[in-house]
Amino acid sequence: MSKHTNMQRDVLVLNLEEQLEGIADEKFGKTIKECTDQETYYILLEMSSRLMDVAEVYNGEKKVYYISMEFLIGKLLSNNLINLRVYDRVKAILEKNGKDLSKVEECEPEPSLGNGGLGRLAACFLDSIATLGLAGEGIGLNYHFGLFKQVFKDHLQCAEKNDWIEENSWLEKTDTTFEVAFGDKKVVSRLYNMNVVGYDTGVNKLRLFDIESVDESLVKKGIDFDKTKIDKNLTLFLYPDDSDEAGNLLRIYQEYFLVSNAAQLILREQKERQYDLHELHKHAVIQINDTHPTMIIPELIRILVEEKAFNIDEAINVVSKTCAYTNHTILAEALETWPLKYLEKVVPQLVPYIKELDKRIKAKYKNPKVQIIDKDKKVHMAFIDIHYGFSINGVAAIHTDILKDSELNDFYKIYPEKFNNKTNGITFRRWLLSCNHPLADFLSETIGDGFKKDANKLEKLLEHIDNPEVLDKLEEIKMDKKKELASYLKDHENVEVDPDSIFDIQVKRLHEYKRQQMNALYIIHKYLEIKGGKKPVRPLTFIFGAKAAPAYVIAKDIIHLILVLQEIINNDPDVNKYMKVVMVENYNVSYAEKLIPACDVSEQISLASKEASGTSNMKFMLNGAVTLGTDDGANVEIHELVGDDNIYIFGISADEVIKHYKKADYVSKDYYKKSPVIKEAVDFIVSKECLKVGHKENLERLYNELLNKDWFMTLIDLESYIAKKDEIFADYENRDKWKKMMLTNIAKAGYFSSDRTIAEYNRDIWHLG
Ligand code: 26V
Repeated sequence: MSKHTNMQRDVLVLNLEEQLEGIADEKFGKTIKECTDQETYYILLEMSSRLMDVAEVYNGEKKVYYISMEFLIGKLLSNNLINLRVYDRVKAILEKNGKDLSKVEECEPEPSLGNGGLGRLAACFLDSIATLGLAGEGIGLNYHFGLFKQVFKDHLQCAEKNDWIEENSWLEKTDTTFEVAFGDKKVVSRLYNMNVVGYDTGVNKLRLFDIESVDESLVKKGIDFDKTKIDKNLTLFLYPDDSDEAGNLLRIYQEYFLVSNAAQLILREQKERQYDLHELHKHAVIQINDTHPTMIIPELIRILVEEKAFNIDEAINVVSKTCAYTNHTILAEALETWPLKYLEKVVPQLVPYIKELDKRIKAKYKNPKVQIIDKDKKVHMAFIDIHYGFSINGVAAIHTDILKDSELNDFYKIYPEKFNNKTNGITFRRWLLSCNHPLADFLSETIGDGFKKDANKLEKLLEHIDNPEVLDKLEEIKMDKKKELASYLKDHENVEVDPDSIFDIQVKRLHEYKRQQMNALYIIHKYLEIKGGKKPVRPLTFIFGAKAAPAYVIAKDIIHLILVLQEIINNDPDVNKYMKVVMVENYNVSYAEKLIPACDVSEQISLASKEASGTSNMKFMLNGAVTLGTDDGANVEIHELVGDDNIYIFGISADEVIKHYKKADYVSKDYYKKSPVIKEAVDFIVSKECLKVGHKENLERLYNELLNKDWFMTLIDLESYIAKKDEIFADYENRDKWKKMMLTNIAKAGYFSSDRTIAEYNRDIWHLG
């Protein structure tokens, strides 16, 4: 930070209370005491902007552009106050004036700019890039309704628009507009900025593009709208339904809109700084977050050739040295392949370049599995990234190994030097300091606050593993968080849960590979055991949070089953003393911040090999939960760090899963027939009890899916899951052992700081000064 800006900040911070009163007076003609919580929120918004305006702006010789379809940033007030290092003072000033900062935080709408792990990762990365003092920005879209809002009606998920943008917000409208030309139309974009403030450091920007001509009134009922009116609908929703052709085309329009704006922004900046575009790679590195922004590669090549007088070889060469790709999934349906004819309609200007890139590969490699355009004229977007980018990374060790050894093995053989691993991380500012103040404060008292800047220092906690006072305090903090959550669930879900029960939580997007259905089958098993007279030693609370893609039928059926179980179990007087089920409505970042600190058992039960990394596993661990999981994604690394004694692992291995897929020899019915326990649980889905509460169509479809397909092998792992889950619940009664497991998990979580991940990206890929 320069001396000048430092002084300006000091003046603001020294007179914080006066400043706040001044803003209250200017804006509302009131004192803080007289302001409502909502008005106080706007005052803090203004105060934060003033502090960010005098913070250092990073301007290195080289900059990273993190391009992503999603940035799941969450509410910003609390995090920005923490990162600006004024949280405690603001809290005290508000308290003096009879205000509760946590109530003020509730006034902020949560931005709806992301969907799941990939989007949340992008947000954690922006925080760490700024915190490490690196020059970098995020580039994304400003969706008006973003990801849908989930409401439950009649035990079914319904989707509504998520209207989150307010006049007065963290979004800053700029004067920057660009023209974006599609094959059949042109639109004008407008840039909005959001400040990204690092922890005790400077400020970067998140760039969000929108269109001026957007028309919110296009959305009449739920989330339905006319998908063909591109100039009006382009930035309405994130991941609009792509089950038909118009939906697919809209996705391509959105993706090109993103990359065209990104390319114009990046090249404008190069010009302003008078850099030679032949040296683009020395001043810019573009991290492509999954395949959605892949068109940035042909788009940059096109501009360099058509507008900057490059020859095609030069253009390909410099763009290839500038672009790096992160793969976030091995699921085939998520690896985008666009029919060439769709691209011809939406972005005809890119097609000759994509064909040229493909021609060069066809001339060099005969293997059909590495071709960009396949025999059915489909364009494999990931393959453009791999051939014409300089780095390909997976997001956890096992995931990168699977990419190298199986999924992308043909590419690994060609480009071994391009492949690298970057195990995901999470920002501890949001996932510890902000969501769990009592734990963060207690850690500071016990091991000093060095861990706030160097997460590895959390290991110091291990020195206290035999200290009963420390162990008891951890238990007490957990209990307080469980009480807070219980009260929130009473108010918001109308379910009463016992803070003395074990809180077992699974929160993540609903997908069959994540196997929420396996958790539901355990719940059925327990319910039947209790009905049969076998009571658990301690009550159990099973909590779920998940949205299903509106077009993903089986995922919605799984939500239906969980809601039906919730209704049956919570209302059964024989059982509800011993167990409760809660599926929270509209799970989002703000909900995660309440659930994670209150968790005892963290459910990470994907079919091994399918969860690229997972990041909630890291958040839960950091907050003192114990993982019940498969050896998949980052669970493998958690397992290595905490050792066998501090994690509960079950299920078949990734290697075994891959073998089953290769041989196509998994028959779920065999497992159903062999095991009375499995049969009983699966049959319950279509039992009289369930059919009385739920819908026959949904329940039967799910039952048939499990019996006849079960693509993600729920039944293979169900018995070992039941056994492990019973074991972890029994071990919870050994309080000494449990508290030590909590402590060990917290102490070992430092590795999963996104500061470590970003330092590795910078060391191996970005090379920023
Ligand atoms: C794909 C698609 C395709 C169909 C339409 C909607 C849609 C939305 C997103 C995606 C990409 C999915 C990739 C993804 O989110 N992967 C997750 O990335 C996390 C961060 O690396 C990782 O922790 C999770 O394990 C991984 O599932």
